[in-house]
Amino acid sequence: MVVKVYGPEYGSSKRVIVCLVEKEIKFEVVDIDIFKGENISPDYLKLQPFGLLPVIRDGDYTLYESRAIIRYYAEKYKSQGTELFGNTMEEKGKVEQWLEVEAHNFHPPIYTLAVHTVFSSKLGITPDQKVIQESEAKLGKVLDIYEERLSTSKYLAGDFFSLADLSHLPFGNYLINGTGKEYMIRDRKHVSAWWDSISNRPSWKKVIKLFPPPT
Ligand SMILES: N[C@@H](CCC(=O)N[C@@H](CS)C(=O)NCC(=O)O)C(=O)O
Repeated sequence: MVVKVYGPEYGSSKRVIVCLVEKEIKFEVVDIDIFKGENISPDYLKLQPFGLLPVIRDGDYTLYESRAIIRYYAEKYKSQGTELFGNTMEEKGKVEQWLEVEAHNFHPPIYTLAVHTVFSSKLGITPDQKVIQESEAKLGKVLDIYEERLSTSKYLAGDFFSLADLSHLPFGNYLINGTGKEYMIRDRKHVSAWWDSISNRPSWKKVIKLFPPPT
């Protein structure tokens, strides 16, 4: 069965696609243009009632929320491709912890920064410098904690690449390649080495080659 991923050009969908590539799962994509309102068409809302991307269809099975989808495939295909949850319950606990950190600490400020920089003209909004400064300050505090963590382990959950690292790729890429704030990564030695290590994986290189993000 080939997994269908809706909206491959958007960051949250790339979180899913890079996971499918790591797990060696075949997929195809369905283009959805949010700037034409295709995410709020009646047919799309039947799949994702909140009108957000991504959603996947796997045969008759439909799933939305990108982090739920990556957890689902990492578990379902545990013995195929890269092991993304670690090998013990304790490692899995750490992966879950850092996945939550990504969703609740890292993502909100980088999402706001991306909206006011990378996507402002497409969204037709005037970048708000106060919002940009506040988001940068919040993200900086988060990255200081990452710097500390990554001074004692190669990846976030331990010395193994996991879903926790993978989940940072799409919006980390906006930070490095679109917001003009690459220094937020580069000024932090351990975060910078971590970013190079995860973003140079063949899986992520493949995803951005197939579906180049806006810069
Ligand atoms: N928590 C959701 C968030 C998804 C999300 O925000 N997707 C963006 C694209 S990256 C979107 O669909 N935006 C359309 C909109 O906000 O109308 C997930 O991870 O799947």
